[in-house]
Amino acid sequence: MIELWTWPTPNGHKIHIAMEELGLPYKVIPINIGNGDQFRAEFLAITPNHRIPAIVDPDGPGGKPLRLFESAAIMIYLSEKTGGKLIPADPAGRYTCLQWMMFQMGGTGPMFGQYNHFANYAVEKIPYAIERYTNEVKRLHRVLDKRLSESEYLAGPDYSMADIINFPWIRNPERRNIDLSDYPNVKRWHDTIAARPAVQRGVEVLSANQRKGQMTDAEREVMFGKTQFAAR
Ligand SMILES: N[C@@H](CCC(=O)N[C@@H](CS)C(=O)NCC(=O)O)C(=O)O
Repeated sequence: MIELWTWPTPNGHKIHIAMEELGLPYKVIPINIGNGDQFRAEFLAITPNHRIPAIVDPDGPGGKPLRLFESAAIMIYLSEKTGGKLIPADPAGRYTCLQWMMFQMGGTGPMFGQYNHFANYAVEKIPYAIERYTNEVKRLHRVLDKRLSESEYLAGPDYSMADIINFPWIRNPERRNIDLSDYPNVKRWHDTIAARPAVQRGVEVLSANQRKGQMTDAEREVMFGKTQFAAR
């Protein structure tokens, strides 16, 4: 069975949802990124980047174990393992799907992450940084809204990995001070996806562990202090 090393964050939820949609059995191994589990030797052996999600498939290509990190790579692998599910088969559809997956990996993920850092986590409030990432969060919502004004789903007429990878970063818009009614096509898309039973199961994975309230000083040290940046 595939081991999924994960935590209930947007990047973790991408893979929880993909597993549920594909109907693949998986074993959850919690990596509490607030208390430093990501720096444990067994996790570093899977990903030197010490970020969730990561998988170990004991039955990888050629029947050999495969370790994989970076959520988009994991999702492409899971699609191919299940005969190409959730990535269009026609070449143009496939590249369009990969394009919107890359857009997530290079756009909404890191940019929304920086917004979160400067607006919500940083002790020192830097107006320039907050304004820059606020503008970028809004711009990326506009890009998605434009695409979804011309297409039912991101890759085309069918739901795909492109939707699954972007969805966890669009849900809970209040965390980014976003009102989805300002982006009606994104809202329509979000509401359709949120209603899918596999998505509802996916976002429940480890949800009891979600942090409630402010980050503690100990968590802050792990995420943004010496522990995070120690050479390994
Ligand atoms: N590009 C990576 C990003 C993964 C990522 O940033 N994961 C975060 C949680 S959402 C993490 O593990 N953070 C741990 C840390 O910052 O120490 C992916 O898509 O898999």
